[in-house]
Amino acid sequence: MVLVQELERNEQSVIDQEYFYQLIDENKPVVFSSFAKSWDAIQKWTPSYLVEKVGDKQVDVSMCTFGPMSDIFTMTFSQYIEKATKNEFVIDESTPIAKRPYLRNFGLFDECPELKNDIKSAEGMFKNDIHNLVIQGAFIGSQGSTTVLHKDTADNIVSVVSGAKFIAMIPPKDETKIQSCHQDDEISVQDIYDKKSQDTYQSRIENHPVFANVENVRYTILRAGEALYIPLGWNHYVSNLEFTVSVSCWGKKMI
Ligand SMILES: O=C(O)CCC(=O)C(=O)O
Repeated sequence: MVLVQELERNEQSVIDQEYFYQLIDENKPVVFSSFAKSWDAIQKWTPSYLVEKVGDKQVDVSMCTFGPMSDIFTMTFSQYIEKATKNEFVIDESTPIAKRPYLRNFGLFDECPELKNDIKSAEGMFKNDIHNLVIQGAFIGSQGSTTVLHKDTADNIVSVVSGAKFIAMIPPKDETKIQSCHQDDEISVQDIYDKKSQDTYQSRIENHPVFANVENVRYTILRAGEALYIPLGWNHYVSNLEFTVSVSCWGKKMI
């Protein structure tokens, strides 16, 4: 039976570099629960502030679905934010989770470089000698927007600015035991978050067919001001429990 555990948390507001290097060496995920609490972005990045900064630029919605390029469609940033905050995208039971409109890996700082002043980027956390390419992207999604189970080709620090994410992770050693995952393999937990169900996140994971043969799963609810270190090679599934804005920062090893 799968062992489901909450991810370990580190409460310190400043993450010691040597400690982080050790996590990288151990390939160990940890939630840094105060990492982004002092970011100005936490107070400033309301939907209307982001619209004021990025405005009516055309943006590609639903990048990185791990599906066909035809999943991508274009709309203005302001239209996207309006629909996402009001939960107005037409999604029903038949909409595969990967196809729910989601602004993934969005070049927020390319669109508006001054927004970088509102965060203390995770860029400086990475090891220059190992991570010689560091890139950042924003994820802005409505309640229910989801990124299907996948692994990155880099170490990653995901920081939540507003909202909350359910994240489930599988260690590299269990990767081959994942039951074939489909684009519509949802781990439904919204009702638990909304306190409309007595079930637990743990039981939903235990009973989900994708994890039937997996030995270990870690999970967390990542809230505003918190960050998660997702080590290279860990498969992860991410679902937004509210309208959520986050910044992912990848430290990649280029040969
Ligand atoms: O926030 C998300 O939806 C996905 C984040 C992710 O998968 C990543 O940063 O690699």
